[in-house]
Amino acid sequence: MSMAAPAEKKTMTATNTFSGYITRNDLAGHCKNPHALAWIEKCIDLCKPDKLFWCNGSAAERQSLFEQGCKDGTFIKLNQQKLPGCYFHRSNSNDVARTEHLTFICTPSDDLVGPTNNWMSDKEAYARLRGLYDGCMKGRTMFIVPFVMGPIGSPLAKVGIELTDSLYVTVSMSIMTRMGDVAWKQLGDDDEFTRCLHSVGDVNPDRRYICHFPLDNTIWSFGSGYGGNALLGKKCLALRIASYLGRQQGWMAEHMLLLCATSPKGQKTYVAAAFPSACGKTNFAMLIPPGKYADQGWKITTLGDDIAWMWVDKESGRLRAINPEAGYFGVVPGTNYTSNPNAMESMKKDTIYTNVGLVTLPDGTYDVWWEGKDGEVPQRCTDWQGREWTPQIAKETGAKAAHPNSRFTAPMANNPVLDESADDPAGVPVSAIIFGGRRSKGVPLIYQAFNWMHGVYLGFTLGSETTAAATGAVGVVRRDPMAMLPFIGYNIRDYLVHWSRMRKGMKDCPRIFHVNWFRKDENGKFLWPGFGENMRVLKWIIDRCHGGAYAVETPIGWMPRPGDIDLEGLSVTREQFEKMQAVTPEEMKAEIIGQEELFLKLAGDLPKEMIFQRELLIARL
Ligand code: GTP
Ligand code: SPV
Ligand code: MN
Repeated sequence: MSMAAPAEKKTMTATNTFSGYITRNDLAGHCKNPHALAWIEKCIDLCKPDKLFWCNGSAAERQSLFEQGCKDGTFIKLNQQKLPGCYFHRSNSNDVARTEHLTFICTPSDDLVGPTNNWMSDKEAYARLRGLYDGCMKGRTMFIVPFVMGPIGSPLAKVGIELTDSLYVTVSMSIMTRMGDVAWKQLGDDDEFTRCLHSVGDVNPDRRYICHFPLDNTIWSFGSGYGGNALLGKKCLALRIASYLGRQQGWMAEHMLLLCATSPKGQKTYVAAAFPSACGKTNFAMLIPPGKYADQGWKITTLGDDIAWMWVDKESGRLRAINPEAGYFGVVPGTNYTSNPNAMESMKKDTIYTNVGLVTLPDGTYDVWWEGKDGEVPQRCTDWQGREWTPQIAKETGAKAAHPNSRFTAPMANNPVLDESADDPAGVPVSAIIFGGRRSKGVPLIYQAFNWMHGVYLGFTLGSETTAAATGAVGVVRRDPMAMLPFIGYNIRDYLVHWSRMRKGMKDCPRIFHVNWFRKDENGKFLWPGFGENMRVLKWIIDRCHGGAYAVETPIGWMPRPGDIDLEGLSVTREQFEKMQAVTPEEMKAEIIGQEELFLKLAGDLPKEMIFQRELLIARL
């Protein structure tokens, strides 16, 4: 016995030795970049944390953070046989989606942010938030989280450092970004990094601010621990700040998935698609070609499911793209082995489940459940707010076990169809850009823009019914230019001019398309089966890019004839397909009038090309 004891002790220390806790005196020893060091010191003086945690991005570190999170209540460990490396997290019930009305672009003058953003003077924002940050980390730990957005070594890759008092955010950043020591290597002695300061504060919506200072390459987020509000590498850096930097530096940051379609002959076509939040990007990016297409040898592989950074390659004159992220923060409800098997596979291990239902298994361990999951509906579970949920309660009250915007956070390496170029610093050449919204009425399944400028107009006027991804009413049509309305970090006028100008450097520009998977019949049923069957539409798009498919000219753009989209093996008849594609003059009129508000909002700021495109459309009708 006395022999065994030391051995046991040794194992214990071997698994528990990891500690990222450092003292303030250690800081200079760890942080070799003088600009970062000075900034971190300043933030410590302001927030006054009790402890400091220096993240190196190792697997041992992530494991130790999960273990700590299980002790302090941040995480609940899920059944490790069923879901190895998976944890459950519940956010505050007032903090389950992005809060666009509390999101600000902070600059000296409001002209810089334009009519689509909330503006706060930078001076005022700094002052107001400084008051909130003052001492906000007393009794807490400040995690120092360095990260890279983009494949390491990519000319477009950007470094950020997030200082946060949230363990959940820290672990999430280690999944969603290339986090840890790699960031210091990428940064070197440079001063060019995004300064991201984050505190959950007291998670009070009255003291919640998501502030961006594009002129200072700085993000200050206070009072929220959720997704796009708190994982500052994602929407805040990779879209709002990056879109601003992209305009300065001649590239684009877009709310787009990125996929590769490989034909049976081995021809690769890279496609980028912008759909608003919760409108199908993750699903489309992981699409599995249905029976016949798979049999023929079609393959879809994923580069990214939410964000694309794109630039024009000087040599080839082609638009190239990278995905700045390293993980997926995907919508859970409705995800199953029929709708998205690759997402199901991606969240089988090393995944955080946020705000889903929690099921207690007979052995006392935990599993997760959500509306639309495969298999049996559990007899009871705990819902996303921690309340009891049963099918009977659901029937009586309509209560959902999982919040409609509950999410999985999974490393992209888990995706069985991850594209081989997902880590390539040189990115991939984009052949098609697709815009799509959630429209139950009046918008066809698929059509193609006449040219780049017309495509920019289609993107600009994109309409979509609002979803649970942001707080506020759900199901209202709003204009969401390029699916970027909540994410353009500067004046939309300049953003549209930037889109127009990007064309100039391109020798061979991507073709632009518009899709709508969400058109409904009189009974509120989706007309198009969607998901994997979207392959049929994608096939036409790919053929159009390579000059291999027919289309007819219509007032709104190029359209496939009923025979041009393969319907074989679908329950969709030719007549139904025609119905999906048809736009009556009344519907067209309603759509143009529906765009009026956007045009009015931008009046005086609108690039003339957009006005011309609108006039041309009206003339064609
Ligand atoms: P964000 O992560 O918020 O940016 O969302 P996303 O654009 O990645 O959306 P996602 O793929 O997660 O899909 C959101 C919702 O749309 C899910 O509930 C899906 O079930 C549904 N959806 C996705 N694709 C289709 C489709 O082709 N047809 C229909 N009817 N629904 C779809
Ligand atoms: C979206 O809302 O578009 C998302 C989720 O992708 S979040 O990270 O919260 O922005
Ligand atoms: Mn998104």
